[in-house]
Amino acid sequence: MSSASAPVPSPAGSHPADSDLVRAARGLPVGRTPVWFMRQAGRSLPEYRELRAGTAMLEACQDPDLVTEITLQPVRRHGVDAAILFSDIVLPLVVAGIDIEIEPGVGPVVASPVRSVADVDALPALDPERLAFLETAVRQLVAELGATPLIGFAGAPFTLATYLIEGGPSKEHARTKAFMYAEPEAWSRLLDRLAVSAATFLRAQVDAGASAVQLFDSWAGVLSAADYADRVLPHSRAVFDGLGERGPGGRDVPRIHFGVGTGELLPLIGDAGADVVGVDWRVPLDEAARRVGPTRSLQGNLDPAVLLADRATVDREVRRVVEQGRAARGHIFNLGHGVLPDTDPGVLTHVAELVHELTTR
Ligand code: 1CP
Repeated sequence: MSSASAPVPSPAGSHPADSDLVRAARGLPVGRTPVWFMRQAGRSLPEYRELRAGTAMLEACQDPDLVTEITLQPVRRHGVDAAILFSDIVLPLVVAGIDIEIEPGVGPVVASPVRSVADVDALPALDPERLAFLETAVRQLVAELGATPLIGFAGAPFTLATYLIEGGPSKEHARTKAFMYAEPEAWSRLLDRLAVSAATFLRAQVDAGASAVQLFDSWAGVLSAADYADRVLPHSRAVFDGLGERGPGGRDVPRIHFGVGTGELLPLIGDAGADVVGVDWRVPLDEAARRVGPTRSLQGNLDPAVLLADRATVDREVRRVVEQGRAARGHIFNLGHGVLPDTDPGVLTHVAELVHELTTR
């Protein structure tokens, strides 16, 4: 395995459970503000493009050695405080046998979109026995990462439903919402099933050693607070509940919950069972802290587009996010959404260094 090529830089603390990322997520004092970047793997790195050449995305996600190496690349390069597993939110559906391709430059495309009650009832369930590749990848990663925590993740039921119903990426998610209103019972069954498979996927990662989990409800911001509360939140909560009891002997890892455009939903997103609420760039972190309350930490929220601007702007915006983040119970520095593909990787390294420099206690 090529992961022997360079050591992973080691952060403060000797065990991932005592890392700054986990401590900030729990609202405990930290040595310095932890930082990682959503979509830090597999976007802007030339070493990623080289390694992925000739392998389809969903094939790469099921190859433990490739997953290990791609996950480690940004940790080595940027000195970030966490790794995020190289995978995709549609992978549990693919492993369950649903015909989905990830088309380069487009995203997930579903061969037979879910359009009827019968389509919902015909969806296959995810057999945990088929996740051996994932457990191998996570175990290898935990061994390589030492004190650096690995974040496992899954797609939230609503965001996965948008892909299944629309058949691929979409802006308005109009068919999804129409199905939600027209077929409330089938909608609830669909989201129940997606919650079960997301929980299975997260359990496999935590049981193999992941130190935190993030539930991506990327597109939940298209919903009103009332619809989110009634028709979506209970299913997201079921994913977190599916991790089982907290406390010693349980899967006691911090839970991060993120969506884009969720300013109006921030208090509810926390209510689904998160320790950390991810915030996009639209709401300043001090205001987000007010909306979320003192019992949860925040993650975010530098506008990823800022990284394409000049260095003085980048530095000014990083300082602003760090300052506003001080209002939160705990702060994990991140972008407000994923790294844009055109981002200069050198800027990401600089941001990680600057956050550390500004916040070292
Ligand atoms: O750091 C990382 O890149 C980790 C791996 C990762 C993660 C966390 C990938 C690899 N995908 C994801 C999550 C993901 N996938 C989300 C939630 C995060 C977010 O909002 O950005 C979503 C919505 C998807 C779905 C998806 N998969 C899209 C978006 C399409 C849309 O609706 O706009 C795309 C483009 C993909 C493909 C994909 N996933 C990951 C990579 C590296 C790629 C590109 C595939 C390629 O290189 O061919």
